[in-house]
Formats: sequence, C-alpha cells, structure tokens
Amino acid sequence: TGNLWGYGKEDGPSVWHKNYPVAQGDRQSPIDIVPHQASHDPSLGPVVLNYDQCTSIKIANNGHSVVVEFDDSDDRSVIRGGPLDNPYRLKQFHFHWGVKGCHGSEHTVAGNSYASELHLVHWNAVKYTTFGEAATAPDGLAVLGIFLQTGDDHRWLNMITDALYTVKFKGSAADFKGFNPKCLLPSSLHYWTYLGSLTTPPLHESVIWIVVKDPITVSEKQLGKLRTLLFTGEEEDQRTRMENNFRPPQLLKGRNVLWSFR
Ligand code: 1SD
Ligand code: ZN
Repeated sequence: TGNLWGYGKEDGPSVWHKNYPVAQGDRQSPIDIVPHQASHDPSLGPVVLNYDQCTSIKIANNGHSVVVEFDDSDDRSVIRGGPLDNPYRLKQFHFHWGVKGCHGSEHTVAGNSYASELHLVHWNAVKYTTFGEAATAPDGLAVLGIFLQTGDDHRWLNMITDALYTVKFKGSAADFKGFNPKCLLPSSLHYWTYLGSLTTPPLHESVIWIVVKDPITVSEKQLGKLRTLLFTGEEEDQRTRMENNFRPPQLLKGRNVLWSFR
C-alpha cells in the first residue's frame, strides 16, 4: 500500500530501523521503567497543566491511532513544571492499545504492561517556531504518558469512544470542539521522567518523557471500541483492525530515570 511503516508482521517495530536507523539510537522510547533503579530528584517540582476548555479542534484517524488535535497558536493549553524549563503547548493526544486487556501500553513498569497508554504531545514554542522544528530538537517535545488499566467504565472516555464511529477509516476526521483532556488524568500526577524519542517513525530523539505513575481505569468495553477503528482507508479492499499499535520497550543505554514523588 506504499506505507513506510506500521504494526504488522512486515512493517512493524522490529523492521523500523531499516528505514529509520535512529530506531537503534541512544535515546529511544518507550522503555521499561524499573522503579527501584530510578533516582529520586528532590529538585523536581510537580507538573502543572493549564488546559483551556476550548482548544480542541478535531478528532482524526491517522492510520496509526486516534488523535485529538488542538489549536496550538497560543499558550492557552500548556504543561509546565517538572523537568521542563518553560511551558510546552498541547498539540494533540492519542492512544496506543493491544488486542486483549493485558498488553497495549508502550512503557512498562518493572516488566508489566498496562492495557493502553494515552500520550499528550506538547512542544516548546518558546525556543522553536513550529511543531515540526521542535520535533527534531533534543528539548523540543514533552509527552505526558498516562497508563490505562481495565476495570469500571471511565465516564469521560465515553466522549472519545462515542465519536469513534466518525473516524473509523484511516484519513478520516471530524469536529471535536471543547474537550478538556484534564478529565482523562488520574488525581495524582506523580511521575517518572527521562529523555527519549517519539515511539513512532521518524522516531526523533526529541522527547522529554513524563510518565505518570498512577493509571486511570477504563472498561474492556471502551477498549473494544478503540479496536473497531481500522488501520486501513475507506478505498482499500482489505480491512485491518487497529490494534497492537504499540512499540515494545527499547534499551536504556545508560540513561537515568528520575522520579518526583515519595
Ligand atoms: O505516535 C505519535 C505520532 O502519532 C505523532 O503524534 C508523534 C508526534 O509527531 O508522536 C508519536 S508518540 O511518540 O507520541 N507516540
Ligand atoms: Zn504515542
């Protein structure tokens, strides 16, 4: 189909290095977070999210995930604090998930996977003029990662899952205004942080990762709705369900993981 990469047998994470050699680089993501090997950094403050009510614009299927995009033309929705030297603007959020409950997150904790992982992607608009420029700079992006475990229904995730029928096919998009992702976060934002990369090609080593320790809870039924999305476009004869769209943990290569909580 002319796609350079995907999550299938022939185009999945194990072959990404052929087209994207940085896949074998020194600061790749995700990683396995081993809590007792992480260092406490008492100078790390809390992360603070200033998310305005009204900056979400649309929901889209980009062929790899479902993405909610934001108006990032000003500082109305930013993350600050923690390891960040200045505010980073919210650009979009998306999810990674598996086929059945036990796998699906990208980061793992002491070797354990969660069912899914939410990524809120922010960029450094103080130092860089466009998202694209920031995405190739070592301090260009800040991604907040939230684990999803299975259990009860998550009240606010329904806002997303109810809109999925509009973006079933790759390349489809629909209006999605006024959604504040704050409702998808756990009550504590205690986190681990380390320097890494995008987890999808082009795998740029430009991300300050902030991975939140406490998961949110969503139901198996809600995850099932994510799995009704398709990797494929409306015009393609073959239909492939969107699932297992996660990259497995990469080598730490001497990096330090820091934590902020007690
Ligand atoms: O998978 C996303 C990808 O869709 C895109 O959003 C990219 C940023 O341009 O980020 C990656 S990830 O590293 O946040 N998984
Ligand atoms: Zn992601």
